[in-house]
Amino acid sequence: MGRRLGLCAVFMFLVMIAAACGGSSATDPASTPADEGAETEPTEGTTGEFEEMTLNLGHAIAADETSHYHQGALKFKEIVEEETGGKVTIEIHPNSALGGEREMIEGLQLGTLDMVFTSSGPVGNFAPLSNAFDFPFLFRDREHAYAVLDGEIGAEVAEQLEGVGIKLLAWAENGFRMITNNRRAIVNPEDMQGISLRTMENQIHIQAFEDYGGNPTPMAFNELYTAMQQGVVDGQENPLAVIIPSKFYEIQNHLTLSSHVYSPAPLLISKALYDDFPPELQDIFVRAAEEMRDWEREFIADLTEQYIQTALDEGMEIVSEEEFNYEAFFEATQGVYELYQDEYGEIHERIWAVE
Ligand code: EAX
Repeated sequence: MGRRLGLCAVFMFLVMIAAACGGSSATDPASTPADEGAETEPTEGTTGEFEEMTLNLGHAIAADETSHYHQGALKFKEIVEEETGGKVTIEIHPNSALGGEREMIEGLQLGTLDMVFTSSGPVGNFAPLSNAFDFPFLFRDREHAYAVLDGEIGAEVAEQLEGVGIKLLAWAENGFRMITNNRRAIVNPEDMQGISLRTMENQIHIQAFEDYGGNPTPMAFNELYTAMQQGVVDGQENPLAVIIPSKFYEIQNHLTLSSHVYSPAPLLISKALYDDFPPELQDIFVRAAEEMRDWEREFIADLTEQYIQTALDEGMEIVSEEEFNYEAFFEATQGVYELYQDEYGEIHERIWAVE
């Protein structure tokens, strides 16, 4: 891991040098010669009063045809490049190529990365209000989550992020998180006893899995596959849209359809970069992000049955939603709500009041 970290540090240093040499992105457009004669006319309705630029967008998941982040990023790229007549190019970097999610979000603040499509998990380290969304069994269903995220409460978290140099373009979806492990079927909280479970770098998740009796191990996503392969952790928890494209079925044999946390996936951009955009370009980016958000949510819904079938075909033993002891886990979750009552009690009351 030390070697990988060393290489990553070298890459990020080189990226910072490139950014410091000017240009409005980690990839300086001046160093990306436009194709000769590739006249790019902005689509009608835009004055095109912004420079040609290439923006780098990072995410943590494989560049797979069933990967929600990658297909969502491609959809966003398609819309922005069309709406700007090709004057803006989005370069997508999947598979944590630009670092872990927390590292990439830091890159937005440093100006070494332009955009990141991430889980909300690490976001609470930058905007604590975002942690309110990461509590177990908080949202009744996806429609309830959308109503909260796309409404005033989602906007309040976005405002807190702007205060630390991060512009949220839209709340897309990571999905309802499920538990996988190599030790046993997880039906009741007691089944978590002694299981070393990787969690995101998120204090709410760490506390919740301690309350369930597990041994939570926070870790960046890009370290997870190797950690499970080497037995450093017994299991992890993620939405099916992460578990299947990441091929976790190769090294995990138990899957519980727990839906214990709903994970939003914000599309974020460096606020300093966004603030430099003329209003019409800002509008293009927000509209493209919202269109992608709606498309990506449907993309996941349409693939859910296929994800489960793939898990079965690949030999995973599945505890169904009906077999999972929701009541017992919900009861065990009350501790984390009580522990954080002062910080998040009020916003949770508002979230539960949203129809
Ligand atoms: O954003 O770290 C995680 O488990 C996230 O859900 C994953 O990176 C997708």
